[in-house]
Amino acid sequence: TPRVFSGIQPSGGLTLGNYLGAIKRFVDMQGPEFETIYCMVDLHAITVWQDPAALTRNTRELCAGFIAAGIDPEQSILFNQSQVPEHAQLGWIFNCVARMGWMQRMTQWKDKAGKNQQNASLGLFAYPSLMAADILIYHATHVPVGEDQKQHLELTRDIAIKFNNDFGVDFFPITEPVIEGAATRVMSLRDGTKKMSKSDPSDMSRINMTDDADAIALKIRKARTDPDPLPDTLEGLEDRPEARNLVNIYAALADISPEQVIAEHAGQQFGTFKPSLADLAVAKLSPISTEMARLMDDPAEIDRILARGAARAREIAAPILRQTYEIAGMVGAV
Ligand code: AQP
Repeated sequence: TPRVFSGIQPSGGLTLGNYLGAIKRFVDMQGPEFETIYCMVDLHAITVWQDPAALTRNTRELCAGFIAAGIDPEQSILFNQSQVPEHAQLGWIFNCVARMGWMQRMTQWKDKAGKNQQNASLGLFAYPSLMAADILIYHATHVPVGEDQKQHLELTRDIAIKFNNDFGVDFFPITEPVIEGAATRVMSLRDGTKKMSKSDPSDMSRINMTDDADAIALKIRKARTDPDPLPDTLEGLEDRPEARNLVNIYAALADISPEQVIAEHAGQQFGTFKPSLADLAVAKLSPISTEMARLMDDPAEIDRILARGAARAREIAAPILRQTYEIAGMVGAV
């Protein structure tokens, strides 16, 4: 069976962007067709400063979010990255395969390091190399992610190809990014040109998975839009990023296409469409947040689930690391 891997950083609360662009799609891929491995990437999170107590809480809350959204920890492997040391070990090998120039071209590096690159952590620079290790330590072939991760996945392919070429082997697979659906890029509710993000200073820019019904309704009501009604075709949304974003969110939440949303709501003013969207969002999200809160009442159980997941993950990762070391000529690898 082909193997799916994906991860999310426990660097803050989950947003609607993480849910629609990632977790909901992880749930959809769970089933007999794939072996699914999902990871809370705490080693990635610390590439920018994380308060230790917050990191602990965010990791548990993220795990609760996965389970509440429908990931079954018996069927999928669910764990936090630091507990499977093979990720960091393969990451080091990949640091020696990848080139500085490749990393320098990454737009996420440029965005997150900002003007003062000299002051960014070395880990932030090497982030995509560790991400390649996350995926390839399982020989995963399918990686569901949001649009923003496309460039990192191309780099993962480049690393696999260079490793295979350098050592004259056909060892690491070439991974396929799975970037599908209406919500691969959920935008900020305040600015239709910016990604919805957990680190945006404005809480009104995003819907958090822990927001209550009133907060969700308020944020949707206040979401920036233009004054025109919804058009009767999707083309009519071309230069209207905020309107397009709300249509996409509606489509992803309702599991229908953006075309269908337009067909059902053509000609509506936002004064009418927004309350429908808010009702839909509350109906889909509140069962998840209620279940998250219930799971968070028993952190010891969450920790047990993560520990079991890490043990299962290591069973796959350890032999692949050993073979990698053997290919590289490390004494003691076999
Ligand atoms: N707005 C989004 N739309 C669609 N998908 C998104 N993802 C994140 N934001 C959106 C997808 O969620 C997965 C996990 O992301 P992450 O938490 O590891 O990193 P990120 O992309 O950096 O998330 P944030 O919310 O933007 O965090 P900060 O603000 O800390 O940078 C990925 O598959 C991502 O594509």
